[in-house]
Amino acid sequence: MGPPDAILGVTEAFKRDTDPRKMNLGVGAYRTDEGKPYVLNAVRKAEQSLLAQNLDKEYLPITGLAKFTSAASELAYGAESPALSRLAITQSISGTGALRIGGAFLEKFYKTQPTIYLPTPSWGNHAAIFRDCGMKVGKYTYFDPSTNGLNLSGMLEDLKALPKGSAVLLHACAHNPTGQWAQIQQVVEEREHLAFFDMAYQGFASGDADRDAAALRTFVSSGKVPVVLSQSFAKNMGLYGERVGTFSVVGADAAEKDRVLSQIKILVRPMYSNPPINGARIAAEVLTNQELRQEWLGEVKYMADRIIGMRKQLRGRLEELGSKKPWNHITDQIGMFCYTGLKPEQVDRLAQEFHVYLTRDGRVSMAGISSGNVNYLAESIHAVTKD
Ligand code: PLP
Ligand code: TYF
Repeated sequence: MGPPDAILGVTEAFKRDTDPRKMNLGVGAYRTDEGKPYVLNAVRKAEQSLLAQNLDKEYLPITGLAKFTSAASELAYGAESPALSRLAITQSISGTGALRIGGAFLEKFYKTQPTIYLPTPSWGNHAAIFRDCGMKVGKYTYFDPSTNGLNLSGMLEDLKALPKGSAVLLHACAHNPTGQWAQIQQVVEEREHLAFFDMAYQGFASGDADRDAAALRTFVSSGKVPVVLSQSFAKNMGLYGERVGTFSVVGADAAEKDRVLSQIKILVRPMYSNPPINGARIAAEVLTNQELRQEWLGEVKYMADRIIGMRKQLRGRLEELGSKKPWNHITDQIGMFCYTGLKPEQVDRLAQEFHVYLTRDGRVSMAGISSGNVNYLAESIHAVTKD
C-alpha cells in the first residue's frame, strides 16, 4: 500500500468530517462565495454552441486541436510575439501532462544537464513528475520562513551557483512576486540556464492575463536563453477535470521548431497517442469567439478579485482579534494560495479541533474561503497560533 497524495488526501479527510463548520482549504480549486464549484458562464456558452454543432468525436492529431494550441500560444506569448512562428507546441493533459512531456523531452534531449532545479517549496507534484521522467531533481532557495515572503538574495545566490546551463523551473506567476523578475532574469541569462516556465494561473494573480504572462514574454523577447512552457487551463477557465493544457518549446528558428515538434510527437505517441478533444474545443471556442473571450477575461478578474478580497478580510480579522503575529504576508502574497507559516502541529489542531483542512506545510487555498466563513477561519487560526 502506498501513501495517499498529500494534497488530495486532505480532501478525503474533509469529506469524512460531518461538522457543518468544516472547511476544505487543501486543493487549489476555485469556489464561489457560497462555497460551490464554479463553471464559468463563458464555458457554459461555449459548451452550448459546441453541442448545437453536432460535432464528431474522431481522434485529434498527436499534437492536439490546432485551433486550440494556436489560440493558447497567443494567450501565453502574446498575439504579436515573433516567437509564435518558431514555437513547437502540443496540446497536453492539462498542466501536469505538459510538465510530464517537458520532463521527458529534457531527459532525452538536454542530456548534459540531467537535473531540474525547483524552488523551495514548489508545487507538491513537481518533484515526482520530473523524477518519474528519469530526471534528477535539485532545489534553489525561494521561500523565507522568517518573513513568509521571498528570499530574493538566497534565490539569486543559488541560481548563480548552479552549473552553467542548468534547467530551472520558474513559476510564471502567482508564485514569484512581481518586481523581482529583472534580477532573476539577469542571473538566469548570465548563467545561460534553461528557463522552464510553469504557468498554471495565468490571470489569477493580477486579474489580467497579459500582466501575468509578462515574465515569460520578457524572457522570450530577450532571447538569450532557451525557454519552454507548461500551460494549464484548469484554474483560469475552471476546466479542471477536462484536462486542457499545452507544452511548448521556443525554437531558435522555424526549422528547429519542426525538428522539436517531430520529437515531441515521438514522445507523446507511446504515452497516450493523442489528447482528449472536448476540453480543447471548449477552450478554443472561449479564446477565439471575441464575445466569449471578453466575458471569460471578466470572469477571471472576478475570481482573482474575490480571492484578493478574502486576503484582506482574513488579515484584517486576525488583527482585530488582537493577534500578536504579523499577517502582512496574507495580503502580500499573490495567486490562489497563501503560505501561512502555520506549523504542522498547528495544521493538525485546525483539522482536529476546528474542522479546517489544509496541507501540513501550512498552505491555504484562498479560493476555499468565503465571506460566510472567513471570521470562523480567523478565529480558528488565532486560537492555534496565540501561544
Ligand atoms: N503547476 C502548478 C504550479 C500547479 O499548482 C498545478 C495545479 O494546480 C499544476 C501545475 C497542474 O495542474 P493541472 O494538471 O490540473 O493543470
Ligand atoms: O495544488 C493543488 O491543489 C492543485 C490540484 O496531485 C492538485 O494543483 C493537487 C494534487 C495533485 C494534482 C492536482
